[in-house]
Amino acid sequence: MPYALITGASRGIGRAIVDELARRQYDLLLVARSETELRTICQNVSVQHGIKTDYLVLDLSVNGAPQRVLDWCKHKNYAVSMLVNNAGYGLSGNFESQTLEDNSNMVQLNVVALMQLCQLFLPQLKQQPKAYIMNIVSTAAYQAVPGLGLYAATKSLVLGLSRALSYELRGSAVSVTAVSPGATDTAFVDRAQIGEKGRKAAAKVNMQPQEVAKIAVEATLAGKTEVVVGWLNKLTVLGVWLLPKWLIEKLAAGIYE
Ligand code: NJP
Repeated sequence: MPYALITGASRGIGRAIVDELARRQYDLLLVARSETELRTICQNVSVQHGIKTDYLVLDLSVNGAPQRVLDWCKHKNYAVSMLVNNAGYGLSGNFESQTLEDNSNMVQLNVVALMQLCQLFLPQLKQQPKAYIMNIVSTAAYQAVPGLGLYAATKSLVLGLSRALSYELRGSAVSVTAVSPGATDTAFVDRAQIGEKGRKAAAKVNMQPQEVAKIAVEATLAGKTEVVVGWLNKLTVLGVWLLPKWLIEKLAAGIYE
């Protein structure tokens, strides 16, 4: 049975996607940096669901890391039929307030690693009778977000790439699904160092990672090209489309600056 490979599987949305796929009897390959968490998750889900699991401890923001994931799969003879690009994070504050290194690392993880994993795994995904790429994007992809600007821009790139790839791969065995959650109750706000105002705003509308994962997996298995998770997030994206950009950016700046 081919495997589903999930990046950022040690906690948050990725961890919840692990459960959704395990319930569906997918064998699983997990990638993240936290070894203890990955080992425990693998043991628990394989006992609970009778599936095969393995994990790779890896910092995906390091140059060449996606190639190491592919090499590991080849070495272990793991055929992958679902690639879940979930690992990612944000950095709040003005663009200039971040170090060059921090901004570059975020782009490396959110964009470069995701792009390389798609490209490196496509040949073997295409060999499967049916295969899936799920890219975790964000409602931030639909607008410029002052105070979270580079993060939002990384997600816009992933959204555009995912849609184009989905089109290019029509008629092949591989479907590509861009999943955009909004505020979700994970460690995201801590890693992004979002301020009090942003945290309060998120807490009011937070979805649980389990709800997000269920919608994400259902949309992916249904072969959908794009899904915005939850009615409130759908409404937000519609508002972004309808309202003038200056107003949307002013509102966002009020939350994140
Ligand atoms: O965040 P968190 P989420 N190399 O921090 C892993 C998007 N999103 O679940 O390495 C490899 O709980 C990290 O594992 P570890 C967001 O942009 C979220 O919310 O062990 N892995 C952990 O498993 C992201 O794309 C919200 O620390 C690395 C996972 O990534 C996705 O949802 C809103 C890594 C992060 O788990 C999942 O984020 C939205 C590295 N260098 C979009 N760095 C939201 N939560 O509000 C991190 O619009 N990971």
